[in-house]
Amino acid sequence: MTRTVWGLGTPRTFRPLWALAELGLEYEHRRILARGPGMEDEHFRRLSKRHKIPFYEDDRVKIGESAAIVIYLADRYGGDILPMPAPGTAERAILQDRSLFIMTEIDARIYTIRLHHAPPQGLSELYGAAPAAVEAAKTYVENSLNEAARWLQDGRLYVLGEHFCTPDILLASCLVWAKLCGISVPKQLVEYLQRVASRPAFAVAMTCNDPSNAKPDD
Ligand SMILES: N[C@@H](CCC(=O)N[C@@H](CS)C(=O)NCC(=O)O)C(=O)O
Repeated sequence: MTRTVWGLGTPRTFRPLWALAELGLEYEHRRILARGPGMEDEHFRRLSKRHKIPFYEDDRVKIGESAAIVIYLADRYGGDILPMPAPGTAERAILQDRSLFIMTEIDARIYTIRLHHAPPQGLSELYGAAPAAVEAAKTYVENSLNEAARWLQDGRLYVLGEHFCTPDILLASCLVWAKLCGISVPKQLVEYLQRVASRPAFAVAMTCNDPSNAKPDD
């Protein structure tokens, strides 16, 4: 069975690459950059009507949301490595609560900064400069990070407890991104990020996601 991941060089493309590295699954990596020539590839355009990376394809699915890809991979292959609580359990409800919070209250708000910040951090030349929106989004993300820090207040190692799970991939990728955007990250989350980033699969995925390691496909 062939698995293919499209996308390179963004916090969102990092997520499926990290999940695949944790699970030790083989895949073909189509190294296309956001807004790069690879996005115009005919096959990719047919697959992704949203015209966004990442995109993932296997024998069952063709899906694009980074969190959905990570959760699908864990549901299908997670086992003891990325364990998934069963639907309908309190544990699954909490996993979804944390995941959706990270994606809507942290990830999407950091993207507001990305869209409206001046270059080189941002894309204001494409989406319009909006300094007030950038500042408001920074404050918003900082408040959301305080909420994420509260999840760890009981001394747990990971978002859901003592085991690394899918929300850790989502949160840690946001923390890396937040730091790049100059957002202040609470001490508890800085320590958490150090712990999670010491996982071998984190380093593997960072290398695979880094456009400077190999020429992008186009
Ligand atoms: N919510 C989506 C966001 C995907 C997304 O916006 N990807 C950006 C790169 S980070 C992209 O493909 N941008 C190309 C464009 O908008 O033209 C996810 O988490 O996968």
